[in-house]
Amino acid sequence: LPRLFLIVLFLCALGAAAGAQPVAHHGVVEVAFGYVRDADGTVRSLKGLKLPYYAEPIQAAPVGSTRPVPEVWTDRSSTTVYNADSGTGYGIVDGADPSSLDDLVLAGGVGVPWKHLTFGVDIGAQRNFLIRWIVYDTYVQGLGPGVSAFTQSAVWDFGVIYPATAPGTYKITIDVAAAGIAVPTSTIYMAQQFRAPNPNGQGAFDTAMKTVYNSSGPVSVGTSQNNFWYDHDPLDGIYDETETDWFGEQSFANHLRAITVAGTQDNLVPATATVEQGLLVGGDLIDLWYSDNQFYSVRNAAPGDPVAIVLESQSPSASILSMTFRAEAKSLQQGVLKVELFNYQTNAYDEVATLNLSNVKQSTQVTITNNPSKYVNSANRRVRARLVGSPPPLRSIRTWILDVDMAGWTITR
Ligand SMILES: [Ca+2]
Ligand SMILES: [Ca+2]
Ligand SMILES: [Ca+2]
Repeated sequence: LPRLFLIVLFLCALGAAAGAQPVAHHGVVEVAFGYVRDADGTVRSLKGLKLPYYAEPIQAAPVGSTRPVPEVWTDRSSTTVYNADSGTGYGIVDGADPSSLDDLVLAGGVGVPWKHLTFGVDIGAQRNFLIRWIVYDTYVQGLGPGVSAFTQSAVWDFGVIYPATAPGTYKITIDVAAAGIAVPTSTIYMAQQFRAPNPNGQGAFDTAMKTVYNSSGPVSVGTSQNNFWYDHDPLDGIYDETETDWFGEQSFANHLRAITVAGTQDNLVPATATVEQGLLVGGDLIDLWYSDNQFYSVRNAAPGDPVAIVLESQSPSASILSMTFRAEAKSLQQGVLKVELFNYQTNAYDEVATLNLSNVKQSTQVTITNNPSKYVNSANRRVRARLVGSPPPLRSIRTWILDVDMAGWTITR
């Protein structure tokens, strides 16, 4: 067997040096291309889905973030079915590694939609790149060099474009619930590729990006053999049986990866926020994910005018048992906040809650149990809410600002 050299990334807290430092960050990645083959054989496109993510530096101690990990990543009802993340002692190949594949045996979760996908990337250049994942369910021995050792028809294959990020080593968790991706068998073969951000997923391999390995400890949930497929002979996105490799007996040849599957309850953060009336004067989308007194602030366009913010996300299922919507907001000059959910059966918003605003943050939470699926688009599973804030009617307030701390959905199914 060939044997690759490994660079182990030691956990170290270095002092600040010149240049951009890796920092924890959050955002939304859009699926550039791809499909999933559902259990009934239907092939479904994933293109255009917006998936929230959370990234933290892992070579140095996490720096630059004072925010807690949001609830969407600590969903207690989700179940870990694979965990190759020792929390320290990660490694990268001493050489290019924009394309490799690992075998994973999941501890359950067959047929259950994935919730969180955690992986590692060593970013060597600050530029956009595409991350492509291809899952196969069958390994075929004896096909020899130049021929894929895995069935040609992938279970799923999709890619997201990751934004330019300060060079460093990161552990990234993406909330993939909206994609509704599941696997048909507990043994899967998962390729991870880093490419130029062509929206068809066929861009050149980006050798500045490398996969991170959980090289110092065993897989703690599920299993993986002590090898992987290193796509180098040639580097072509085809993993043939001669490309299997390892780091020797003292290291674990497994991608850094964790997978959870959805439980019966999911928290959904807004993937988009659009100011329909008024002007955005502070904060951004991510501020709406956290109850942390960092606000998404919208000012009215003219005295007396209301403001309106439209939020969208995507439910993992079109058929749900309940929908809860929660919002936390304040306004220095008081006023009223109306929460509206878009009813896809009547094609109109339904007002579901009102909140009297004050200069101290207030919260409102409403749970819909009577036909909650009417608030989910049956075709694409989108959910939409509108927050309408109005200044007090009997006072002449020229400028009125609505400050929203968080807003989001919880669904059960
Ligand atoms: Ca190859
Ligand atoms: Ca392995
Ligand atoms: Ca906030």
